[in-house]
Amino acid sequence: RSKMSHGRGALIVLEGVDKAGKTTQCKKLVNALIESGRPAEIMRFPDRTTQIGQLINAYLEKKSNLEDHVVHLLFSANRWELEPLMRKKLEQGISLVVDRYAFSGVAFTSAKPGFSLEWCMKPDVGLPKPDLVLFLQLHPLDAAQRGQYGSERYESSDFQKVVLQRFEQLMKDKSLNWQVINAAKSIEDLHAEIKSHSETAITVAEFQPIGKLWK
Ligand code: ADP
Ligand code: 2DT
Repeated sequence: RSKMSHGRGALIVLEGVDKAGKTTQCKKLVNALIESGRPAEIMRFPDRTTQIGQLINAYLEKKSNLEDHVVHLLFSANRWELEPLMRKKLEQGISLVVDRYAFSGVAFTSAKPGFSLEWCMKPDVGLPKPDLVLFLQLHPLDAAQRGQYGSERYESSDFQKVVLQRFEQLMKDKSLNWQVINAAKSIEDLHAEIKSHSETAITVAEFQPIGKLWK
């Protein structure tokens, strides 16, 4: 294809509480987009493979303790260190399907005592703005039915309930393209809905500049 025939890729983010089905749906979406001839790649945050990611991983696995502000800034730094790569891929026409992004960053830290939504948002201001944020909505009781929580930090139903409230506050921001999906549906039904929203977002984003998050 010639350079003129296609524009940039879309930034598609999947968010939701633990066990909502984000990872399952990210994989299915990327495969479906590629099969239909739309270049796409999967990404996830935190990206535990980088040096900063390894600090985050040790914290999540409770192998280290970090001060709450510090860990918040590390999660944000982990996104900023991948920002040049994300921008490059998008400009090459590759759509990115991202498992968690700055919204998880804000929802999880602001669920801790003493952290405002506003303070938590600041470090991520200016990151590439998602063209679509799919929020996989799942009632805490349904999440609990998908198995026990693991032993990582934040994996408790009480904490996840507060996280869900913070996500709900973030979803009031109409400058973002939030789509709330009922994640209690079957994997295939969810996939069809997510694919349809994503195809629309890819078409709309193609000839638009990449936006800046919360700016
Ligand atoms: P997340 O990435 O949001 O934590 P996962 O995709 O890892 O969620 O799914 C969590 C668990 O729930 C896995 O065991 C997965 O097989 C199961 N699961 C995923 N989607 C569904 C669904 N739509 N209905 C029932 N179970 C699901
Ligand atoms: P998973 O790897 O299972 O998704 O869990 N988190 C994530 C934060 O606290 N801040 C962030 O910025 C991000 C992206 C959510 C990762 C855990 O880390 C939390 C669950």
